Amino acid sequence: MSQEQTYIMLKPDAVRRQLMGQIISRIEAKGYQITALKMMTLDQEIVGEHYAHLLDKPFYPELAAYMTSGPVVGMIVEGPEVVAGMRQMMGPTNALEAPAGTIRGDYAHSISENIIHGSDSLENAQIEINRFFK
Ligand code: DAT
Ligand code: MG
Repeated sequence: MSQEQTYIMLKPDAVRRQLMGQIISRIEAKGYQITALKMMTLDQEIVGEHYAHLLDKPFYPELAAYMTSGPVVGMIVEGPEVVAGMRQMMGPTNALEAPAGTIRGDYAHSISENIIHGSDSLENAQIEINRFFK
């Protein structure tokens, strides 16, 4: 099993709803290491880079408004196979369909406000870590 890094971000509703501690506890309990963490408020420009694959979608304006609506918490999380492992812990994009026991399944119920971001590949993890921790 290869040691990996991924980029995890607690979205504005996680911070607003005071769920940071619970979500971070799950990541720690799984045995992953949080090796960097910062709270920041995103601007339109960085959200446009991060969600470049969604810029032409009809829901993009709503997504950008949500992501800039309050502080987020960015983290570098490390562990064996952590990219896929975190995606599994998070559950599917649509929180309405996310099984109980997943972070999205337990704390969210919408596709647009789904509480947490996690990189979808090793390659994107490095790009996102560089983007948010440069
Ligand atoms: P994920 O966050 O699971 O990697 P993604 O990269 O496809 O999913 O989309 C990024 C975010 O955009 C997602 O977390 C929530 C929002 N989003 C995606 N599809 C959507 C849709 N059909 N309607 C509203 N928001 C959507
Ligand atoms: Mg994604």
